[in-house]
Amino acid sequence: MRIVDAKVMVTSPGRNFVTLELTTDEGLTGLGDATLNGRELAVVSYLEDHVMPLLVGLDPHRVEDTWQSLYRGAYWRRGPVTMAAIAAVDVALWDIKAKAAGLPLYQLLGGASRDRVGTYGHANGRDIPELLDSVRARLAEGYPAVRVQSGIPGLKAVYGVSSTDDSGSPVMHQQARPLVEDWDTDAYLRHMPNVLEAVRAEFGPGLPLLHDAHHRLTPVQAARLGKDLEPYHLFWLEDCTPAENQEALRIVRRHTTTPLAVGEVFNTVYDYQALITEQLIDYVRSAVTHFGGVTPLRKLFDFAAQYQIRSAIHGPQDISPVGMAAAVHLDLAVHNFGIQEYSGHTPLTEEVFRHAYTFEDGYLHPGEAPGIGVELDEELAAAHPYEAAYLPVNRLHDGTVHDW
Ligand code: CS2
Ligand code: MG
Repeated sequence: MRIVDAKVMVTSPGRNFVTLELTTDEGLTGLGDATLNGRELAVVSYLEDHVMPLLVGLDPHRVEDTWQSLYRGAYWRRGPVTMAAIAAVDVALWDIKAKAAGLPLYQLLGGASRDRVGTYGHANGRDIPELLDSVRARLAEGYPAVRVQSGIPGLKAVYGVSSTDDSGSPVMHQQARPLVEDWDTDAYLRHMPNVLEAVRAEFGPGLPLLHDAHHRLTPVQAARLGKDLEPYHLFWLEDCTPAENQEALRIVRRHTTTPLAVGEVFNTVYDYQALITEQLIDYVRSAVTHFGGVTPLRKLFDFAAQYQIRSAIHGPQDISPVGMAAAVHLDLAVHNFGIQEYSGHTPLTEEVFRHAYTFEDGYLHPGEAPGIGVELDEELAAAHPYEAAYLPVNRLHDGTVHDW
């Protein structure tokens, strides 16, 4: 079998998605997600100008060799753009391989290790009463775990608290420049224990609760928050500090038993190395789409499993249904599965990307369709072209740029 065509499609059914399609001489096609939120066109160029011309004529069954060739052959390794492009190729090849075998992808990854894939949903509120209503809504949908994000008194907008929808996913600003949001760490650190106290008082000690600090704290501030939240027994505190500084997690770990989740912005195993070998974290968060595909992410999970660290694939709305489908196949197969983030997608997105995975009562299943189980409606996709959109930028009250 040989790859005879490669094309990349950008569609914006409410937000931008980048999809790679590979076609073989036997008529099989494979899809891969190359969406990098706010930098989509950089990945399109990396694919169109530097990767796709190399794919035509290759044997699509050589998934590992193609991955290694794209990673090592570029000389300039790692980084979000490169690894999103490689991820799209990798998933498209796995899609083709599984279709050729007539099997759903998870069967090629060792088969099912569980009956279904547990998820967590996003609950958010501009104030505590609104947040409690949002938690109720997620519980009514059957979510077995809930991430809680709250507005902070005195701040106009905060990550994860959208004024337009209840998904909790970041509101993309369809405009030529990012929206500027304001931030006050002290106000946040004072307020979050009150938030968790109120949620625990309303929903009891048993509901798995997660919180995303979204890279905003210094190590000692993260250590303080982890300690302050210990009475509420979080399922995890996510991205408590920018994790490029691996030393930071050593400091946080020394001060708190609150479980830590890190890695949605990581794109190779080297970003995690010390965090895993020194057991500084409890969950690895990388998405198939941002980590170079199924091939490396499976290896990461096996590495993490040696240190009793579990998977928690990143699954916001800016991961397309193609990336989500690949994630759910991995989730079903790996032994050290932890949890899958899932907020669903807009109805129009679900029309553009018809998928075999199902979401019922808080649990996902990849389905039994051969491959990853996604079909792209190209005509509908073309009817919703790319629109420039950027994530917000954060500034402190004195105007200093801060992590968003
Ligand atoms: C967030 C993401 O879901 C999460 O954990 O950190 O929503 C993140 O803000 C977006 O994916 C950025 O594009
Ligand atoms: Mg996050």
